[in-house]
Amino acid sequence: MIFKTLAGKTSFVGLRLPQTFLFLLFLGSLGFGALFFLPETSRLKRIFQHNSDNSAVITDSMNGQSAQPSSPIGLIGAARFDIGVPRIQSQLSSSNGKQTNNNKESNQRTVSMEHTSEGDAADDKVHTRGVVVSSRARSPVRVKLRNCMLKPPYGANYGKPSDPESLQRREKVKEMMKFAWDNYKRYAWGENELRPLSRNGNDGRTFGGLRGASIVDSLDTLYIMGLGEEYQEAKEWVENNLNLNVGGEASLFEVNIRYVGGLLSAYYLTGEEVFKRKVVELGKNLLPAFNTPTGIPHGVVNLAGDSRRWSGGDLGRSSVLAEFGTLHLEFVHLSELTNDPIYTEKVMNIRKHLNQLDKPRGLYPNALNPVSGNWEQHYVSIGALGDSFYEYLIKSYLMSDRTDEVAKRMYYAALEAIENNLVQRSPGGLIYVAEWRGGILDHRMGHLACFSGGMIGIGAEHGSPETRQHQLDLAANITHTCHESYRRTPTKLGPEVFRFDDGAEATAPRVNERHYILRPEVVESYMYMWRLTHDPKYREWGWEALEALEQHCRLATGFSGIIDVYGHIIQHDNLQQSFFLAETLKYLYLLFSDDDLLPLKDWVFNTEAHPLPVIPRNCSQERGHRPNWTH
Ligand code: DMJ
Repeated sequence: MIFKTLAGKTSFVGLRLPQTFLFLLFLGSLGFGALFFLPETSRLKRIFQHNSDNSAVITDSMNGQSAQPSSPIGLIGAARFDIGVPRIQSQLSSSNGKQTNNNKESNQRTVSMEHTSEGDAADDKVHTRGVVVSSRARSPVRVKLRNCMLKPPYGANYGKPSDPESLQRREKVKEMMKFAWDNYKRYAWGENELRPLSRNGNDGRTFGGLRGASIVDSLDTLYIMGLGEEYQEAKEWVENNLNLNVGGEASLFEVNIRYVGGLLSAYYLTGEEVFKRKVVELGKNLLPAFNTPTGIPHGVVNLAGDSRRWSGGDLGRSSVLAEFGTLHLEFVHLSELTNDPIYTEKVMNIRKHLNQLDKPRGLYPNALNPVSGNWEQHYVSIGALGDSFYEYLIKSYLMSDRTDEVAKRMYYAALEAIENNLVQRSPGGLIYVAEWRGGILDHRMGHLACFSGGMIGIGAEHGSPETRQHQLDLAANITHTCHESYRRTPTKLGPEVFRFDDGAEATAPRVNERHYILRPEVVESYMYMWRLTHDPKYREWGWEALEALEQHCRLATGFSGIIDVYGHIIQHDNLQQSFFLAETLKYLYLLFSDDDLLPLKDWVFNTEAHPLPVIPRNCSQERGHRPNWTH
């Protein structure tokens, strides 16, 4: 577990899987490899090529062309290429004060979205009404007339919902994001997270000396919300201050989902080269974690280029399923960006190993020995320690443009085993996913496990037609149960763990399981279920959660988790988690947006809600190095 000191107390604020996570080895070798900057390749140009059939909305500011006035296009800082999304400009920095966008919503936004660009092909910097939005006009990644990988993250209206109530609610989410960001900036700029009560920063050791977790985690949220000025601040911090030359020991999982995921996503959304440079350098530093006899990585990696075995905690030398099983999406994209298959090879090796292992009743235990390659115990959970492994199976299939048949098979087999062994109905009729301890059920469900409503939902339509409706119902039932865990508390926020034993029904009888740390999983499932069904109850449930967040978690100096969701006097845990900005607020924003904002057919969210593009099958074939999925 990760322990964090909270307002004078020591308390669990475990991330989803690091419930068992202790670092015992610190600050190893400080040596650091040379910075790794890949040369541009023609392959990379293809990544950002634009589909010719939408040529009316293409801007190539480097060539001095601009878009048709009626076509809202462009990207913050993406003058080098364009994939048909809004260019966001700071009103405050506007040199002539004019807004050319007649979109009503945009007029209320902190930033406006415009289609014009004043880029100069001769300049190294591209200016857009006074805002430097691009660093290299001569970048080889140029607007092309066909698209290989990227699809627009926005439709014509930037996901603006058609009904006024949802629009108003979406604006409220954006205001919350700005508030969270402004307070982080004011009191904890450059630190990993804001501690709103003590008005300072939280660094922790999870990231091995890397800083600015909230900044990297927020880049894409700021971007899609149109918070252009804040995005610029974040980008500039990454450019000037994100130091990857740190010698600490970091959680491979946490660095991967937050930093690698955040930077990849920012790169794909904006095209800013700085994000690619950083993520390529960081990805390389993670590779030593795989230096084990089996290739199953250690939980801890020394960012100076060395790897250490994690030998602490209850699991001894184990590697955790949700840690080594939550690398696939990011590592496949690292191979895409670098044209180096090593990243894909590393995660395919994990996949292969897991696929061939014997599994008790088809279930995947949470801990595996990276030396022997065998399971350490037979504890199974779709919450802490297991969760995102399952998520990454179905998402790997989707991200591969539905070509990764092995991931698909493994996902549906795992789901069947989960249904047969873990899914339960409470006496009161609530469907939940219990945990399994060597054959004995523990009738509890973690907040973390509530992501599974959304996961099962997105998987439903890709399984066999006979199971489709059943899986969709299961997804809806689990999401309903998670909503009940919120509804049955006076704060209307859900506990960290809720139980279905000794008379409990989606409630938390144990005092140490009653905290809520701004986690996203419940609103994450609302967002997916909304997209899949358009049942208005999901938007209502999301709004209930938002109101509860406002009422109980909003302080004058930022947002904070709370110690007891059943308490009548609210005690705060003094931490604005970076995943609140990356996930909770992003999922709420998407919930109140139209479906054309980051369409699920084109984008897959990593487990930290960072959108990664689906890699179209023809795109990879063209490059001729599509991974061989057939293990
Ligand atoms: C996030 O970092 C990710 O969602 C992770 O998969 C689990 N824990 C937190 C959110 O609760």
